[in-house]
Amino acid sequence: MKKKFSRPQSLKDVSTHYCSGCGHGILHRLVAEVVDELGLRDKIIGVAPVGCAVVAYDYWDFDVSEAAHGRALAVATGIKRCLPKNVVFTYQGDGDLASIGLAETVHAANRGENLTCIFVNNACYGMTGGQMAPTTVVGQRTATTPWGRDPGSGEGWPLHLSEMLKDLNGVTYIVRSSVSSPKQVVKTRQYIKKAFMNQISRKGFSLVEVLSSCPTIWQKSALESVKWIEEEMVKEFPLGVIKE
Ligand SMILES: Cc1ncc(C[n+]2csc(CCOP(=O)(O)OP(=O)(O)O)c2C)c(N)n1
Ligand code: SF4
Repeated sequence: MKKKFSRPQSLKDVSTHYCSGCGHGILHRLVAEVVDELGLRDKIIGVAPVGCAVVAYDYWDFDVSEAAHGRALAVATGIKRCLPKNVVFTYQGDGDLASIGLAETVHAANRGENLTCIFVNNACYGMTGGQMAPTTVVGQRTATTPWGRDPGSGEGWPLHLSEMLKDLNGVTYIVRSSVSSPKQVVKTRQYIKKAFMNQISRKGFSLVEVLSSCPTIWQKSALESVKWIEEEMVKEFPLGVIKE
């Protein structure tokens, strides 16, 4: 019988350290599937974040570099400019991409670097114990907003990074999706594929934002977490194509 479902070649046969129900594992697989499908395994170079996905290089079976917190797009810029024939992508959390590395993100996008960026928005700083992130939604409880994020108390409003970047001339493609249902997972895979293909056609900067679950920090079950994405998070961060 023909085998229809198997582990992507680009994903090592190891268990990950992610909590059960965490979106990082699903996204790692999607990236690996697309790399296999496009035959990029020998020419792709990933840049891993500082955050829960810091050891993504232990899971993907292709070249992956590491960057200091927030600097992935600066490192990726250097790699891509030295090795323009390679396909280079960053994989970054919201703390990494939208807070600590905001300057690197804005300027790489504004320069129109021919890169692909995968932005994992789980509305918190997962790795360091669940502090408020720029993307934490109003009313959301975190370690540093124990009564819920309150813009009136100096905590500010959720930052819409994708919408902020869309008006930059250097930006080719921005989409927001989620991993909260099989349908959304399939869409996310298509978006990642398109973002890689844009780079292959030298179209410039592409970013795929993915609303991703963090059951541990959200103190919810895996099922409650996907429900929370669909019922609450998407109100703040609507899904769909933002720039094409
Ligand atoms: C310059 C710097 N500041 C802070 C830290 C500590 N730090 C490590 S991971 C992390 C949070 C990561 O959150 P996020 O990027 O959203 O990824 P997640 O863990 O949620 O996937 C922080 C603050 C650091 N390593 N370097
Ligand atoms: S803390 Fe959150 S983001 Fe980190 S591995 Fe656990 S569920 Fe995933």
